[in-house]
Amino acid sequence: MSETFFKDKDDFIAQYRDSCRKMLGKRYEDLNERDRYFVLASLIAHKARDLRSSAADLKDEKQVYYFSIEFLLGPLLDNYLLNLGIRDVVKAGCRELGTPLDELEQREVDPGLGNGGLGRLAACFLDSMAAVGINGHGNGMRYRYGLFRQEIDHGRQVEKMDNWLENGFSWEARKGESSVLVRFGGNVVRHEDDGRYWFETEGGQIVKAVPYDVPIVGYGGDKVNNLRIWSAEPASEDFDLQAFNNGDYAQAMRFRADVEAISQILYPNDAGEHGRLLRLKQEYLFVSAGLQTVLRDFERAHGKDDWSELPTYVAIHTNDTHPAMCGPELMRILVDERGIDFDEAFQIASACISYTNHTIMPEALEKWPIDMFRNLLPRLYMLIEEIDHRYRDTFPHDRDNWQDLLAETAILWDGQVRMANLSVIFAHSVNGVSALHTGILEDTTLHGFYELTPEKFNNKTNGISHRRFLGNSNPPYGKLITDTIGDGWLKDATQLSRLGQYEDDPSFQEEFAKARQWNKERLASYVKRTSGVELDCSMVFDVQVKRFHAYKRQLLNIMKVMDLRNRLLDDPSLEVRPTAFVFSGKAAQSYTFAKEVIRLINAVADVVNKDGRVNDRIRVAFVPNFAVSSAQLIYPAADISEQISWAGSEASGTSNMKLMMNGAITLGTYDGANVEIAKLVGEDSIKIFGLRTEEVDALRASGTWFAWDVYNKDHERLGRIIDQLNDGTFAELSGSFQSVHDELMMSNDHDLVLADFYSYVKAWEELVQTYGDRRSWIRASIHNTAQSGFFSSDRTVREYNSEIWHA
Ligand code: NBX
Repeated sequence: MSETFFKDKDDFIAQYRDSCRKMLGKRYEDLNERDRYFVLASLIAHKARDLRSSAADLKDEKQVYYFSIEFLLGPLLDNYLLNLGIRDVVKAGCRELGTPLDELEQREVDPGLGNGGLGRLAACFLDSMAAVGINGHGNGMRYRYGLFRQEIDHGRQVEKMDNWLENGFSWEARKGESSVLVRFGGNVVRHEDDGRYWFETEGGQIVKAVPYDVPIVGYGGDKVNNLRIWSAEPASEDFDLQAFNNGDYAQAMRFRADVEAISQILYPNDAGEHGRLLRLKQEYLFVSAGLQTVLRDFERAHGKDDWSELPTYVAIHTNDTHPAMCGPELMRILVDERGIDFDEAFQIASACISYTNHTIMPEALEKWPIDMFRNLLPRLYMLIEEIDHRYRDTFPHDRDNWQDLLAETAILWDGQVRMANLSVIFAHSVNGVSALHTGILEDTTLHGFYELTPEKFNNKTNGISHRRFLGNSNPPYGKLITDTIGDGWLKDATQLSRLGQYEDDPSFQEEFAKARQWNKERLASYVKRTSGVELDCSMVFDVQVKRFHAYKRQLLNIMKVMDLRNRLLDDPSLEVRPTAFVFSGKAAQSYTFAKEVIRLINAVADVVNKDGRVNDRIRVAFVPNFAVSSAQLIYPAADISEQISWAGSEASGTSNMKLMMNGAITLGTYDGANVEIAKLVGEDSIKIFGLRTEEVDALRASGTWFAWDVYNKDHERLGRIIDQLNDGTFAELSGSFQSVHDELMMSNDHDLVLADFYSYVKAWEELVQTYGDRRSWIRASIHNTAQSGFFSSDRTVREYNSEIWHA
């Protein structure tokens, strides 16, 4: 592939220089680093786009459209270079020109188009679909501002605007000519002619959805797919012309701003967006615009006559419930605009649509008030009502428990549109994201549906792009692996299992240790620069990096640190393996508890790091502004991967996979995909602790869980930590932690932090004890990498394809 683009290093240099002149009218030497990055990225993006337009005519092949309200892409340059096979040539050329590639890459801005796991999974799937040869395209939103940028001020999270587009986004191309119109509001009018009737919506607000395309190059460069993200603009014919003509420019501009607001910001995943009109508009915008394009492409390839063929050529995957309107919107287009019969349209829609659930938290299941929904999308609401009506009519009333089942599964209930139910009813396939999670969906969250249509349900355990999270993120280890087993693992992650032979190989072990050390130093300098904390690279690096949420229990982790500190102060001779605890992650703006836990971690860090009595054995760092780019520095440096959510709460987790792939040992509960990691690596290479799902359920059901009992039983240790939350011990930085204290004691510790505390601390101690036996630790690390091939998202998308999409 590489020669197609650049014959050799000199050819690359010549083309790069040429691009500098053509794009910015300057010589390479006269550009600053940011512009040098910009030109390089644009040059590579241009090549990728060329590949796409020269791609073979795919008219006879089925296309998969992955609808997701988030795609958390992360930095792209290195990924393109690796996938196009030109990383070495470009690296050599950049070095010779003066600014090394890795310095240019530091100029790249993370496109913050996602919150966390769900959005990053979508991005991994894009990479993998292109890599394994599936025609799989993303369809999502182009937010003008990404998720907020997190700064830390006196320990507190402060949110700043993420102006990620400030200097342009080299990888996208605006496709103005492919814009489509999307209508909000208006009145539904019934037309009748010759005994036939149909509906049309008139009036309302018409918005122009403008697509921006990002080419997605598969590894090897053979397949280039497309990510299409939508931006809202005023439709010219609907611009407030009257105000404009009357000279009321403020009014005319307000109209413009109202429309643009739709794609202005990404909502945080705090479950607080339900009921927010703007969010519903976002959901409809990318669903309607995306489907209009899908159908237009289908018509171009297959004509307008045989809509029953749609499922043969089109698979529509809905990533969680945000695109749940795909079902009714597809019906609206088929019924109102293409004249298809209602029942047939439903058959066609459900044969195309599949759905993935990512959460079992009942409070996170999307619901919209009927009134709001009906006002914003009157025709869609009519269709939903009709579907719901027919669902009730044809419900199997002969079942004993039919009333309960219907109450559980109907779309409309209690004045609300239940989006998960809408998603399931329209989908021919429903999946969870780990074996445990799918089981919980079947037994609990979606149990009613499982009773009615068990054949729809299946599991697809998540995966991650091993090229990005090992190949790009961990250069020394990636090179060691390639030098040892060849580079076939980049294409086929199962080849990582060949490392099994080297687990005990002293020279491989030594090289692994060197790579780990290099990664630790790289991280330590980043941590120093961003948080001011000095990490000692001879310490164990114990890492918990992910969104902040009560169920993920960062609180449990920091309480372990508080406990260690207490014990070290009581007994300075206590043997503790020196450990650096690294935290990173954002809390949704309005999630007060999660933000308080961040403040607590920073307060503990402040006290511990400057206390000479303990800081040779414990250090704490909070790395601000967790993003894909910083994650890629953190994962490769971790010795311990903290995956400590209460069992049954984390649908899958994916940082657990990224960390194990880089050779970190998991310290975790039997939750999400940890269960599958444990099965693969075996009990010598993972540390499991805490209550199991059934035990959590039983404890909650028994009504015998009382946080005060634990407190009263153990004043000395656990009680002391709880007291320290509000006795001033950690108050110097920004005050005490009454609300965290109250969450544990007054709300009876909903997340069972106290219930798992002892088994957690014990497991941690046993685990770090074994760190002393370097050889066996490193063996376990290599073993983790060797077993991680299963968690490549290449495997995951292949499963989706063979069992759901059939592309
Ligand atoms: O999806 C996450 C789960 O919590 C993880 O366990 C799982 O590994 C990952 C991928 O399957 N869910 C998630 O990230 N949810 C969101 O980001 C989210 C975004 C918007 C929203 C609700 C949730 N309204």
